[in-house]
Amino acid sequence: MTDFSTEYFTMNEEQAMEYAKKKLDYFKSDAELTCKEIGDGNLNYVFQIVDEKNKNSIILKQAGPVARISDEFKVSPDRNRIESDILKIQYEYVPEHTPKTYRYDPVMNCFAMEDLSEYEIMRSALIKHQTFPEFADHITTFMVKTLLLTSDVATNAKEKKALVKSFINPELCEITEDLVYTEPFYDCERNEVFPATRPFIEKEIWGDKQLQLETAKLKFEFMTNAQSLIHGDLHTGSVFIKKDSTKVIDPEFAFYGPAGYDIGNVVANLIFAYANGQATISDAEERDQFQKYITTTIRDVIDLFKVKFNKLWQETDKEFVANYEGFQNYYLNSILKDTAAVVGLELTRRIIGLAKVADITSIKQEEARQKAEINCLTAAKQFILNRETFKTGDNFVFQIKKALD
Ligand code: SR1
Ligand code: MG
Repeated sequence: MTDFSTEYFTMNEEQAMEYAKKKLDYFKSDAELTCKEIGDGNLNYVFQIVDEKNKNSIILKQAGPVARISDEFKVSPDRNRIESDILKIQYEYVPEHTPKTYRYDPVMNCFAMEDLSEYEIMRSALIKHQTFPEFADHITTFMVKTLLLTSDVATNAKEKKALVKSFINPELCEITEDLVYTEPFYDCERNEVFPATRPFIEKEIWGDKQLQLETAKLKFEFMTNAQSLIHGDLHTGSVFIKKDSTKVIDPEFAFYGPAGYDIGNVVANLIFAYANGQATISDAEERDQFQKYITTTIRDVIDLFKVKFNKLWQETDKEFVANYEGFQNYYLNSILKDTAAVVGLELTRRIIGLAKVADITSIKQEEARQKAEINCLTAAKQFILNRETFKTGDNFVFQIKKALD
């Protein structure tokens, strides 16, 4: 009999099943349980527990004491509390795009949530060149509500400060500060550079002093601008999708940071899908169709975000000075500027840094991968250096086509 109430340890499949029986008031007494560890992320353990008899299932997510990707990253299991808390807030604002959670356990650092196994991870689906026409609509609803309603514009100032405190997430933020904002922009030992792309990186990224300066400014903004309760890692691997439904998962990097961080991550990861399509779809018509889907989606993510943001702004009871003429425009433009910068940062770090994306690494042919990487880095520089000029979906798409086509 395992004791789950006194001391934390990381569970194996057997123990996760026993935990589900004892601690989760979820399965019937005659349940016949099976369990599989299905986590493929960089950090946590994800157990899928199925009652084969009554055809019922649940997910148990446990935080380990170190990251799975490398034990160099010591990350407090308290991130599990942060993840479970933000999922509850997101569920309150956008239940249609957030998984339902059931129980958070501060001893075992785990929580249970609805099993979404009829969905697919969006990155895997995009690598198979599947398309999801409703994604832009769904993700903009998710982002506008979670980002605007958690900001000082819409939250009482004292309540917001208490929330900022409870979502202080120093270790996970440090990972982002290092892996996104610092290491990719110099010849850091921890980077993993594809050899064929190295000469380009040495000259155009590590050799560009202006680019480095801009990333320093952006890093300090990321560390100090407690604008909204952001997801903090909103790439296509954090999205569960099927044709008519989208659910956002894995917000363990959540904290109060710049709203544009989430939007920029979505757009950059769609650009990786574009680069993958370009490198791997041999049939010209099929390739054009997929590329068109991606550019339309990127355009819609930006333009629908703006439309929905402006609508919600009008409907929301706001902080007094936020009503001054011109403030709404100023605020939205600053989010778009941050979005463009983060597009550039995410494109760069996934190519140069430690944490790669399969859209790029699955490109088998050396020359095609080198081309995809150089094209993404070329776009990335423009997004960072000229971030103030990206104000519409068309502005983003124009730059993508210029660098990638
Ligand atoms: C050590 S964690 C590496 C990366 O995986 C996560 O998904 C985040 O993107 C992080 O930067
Ligand atoms: Mg994740």
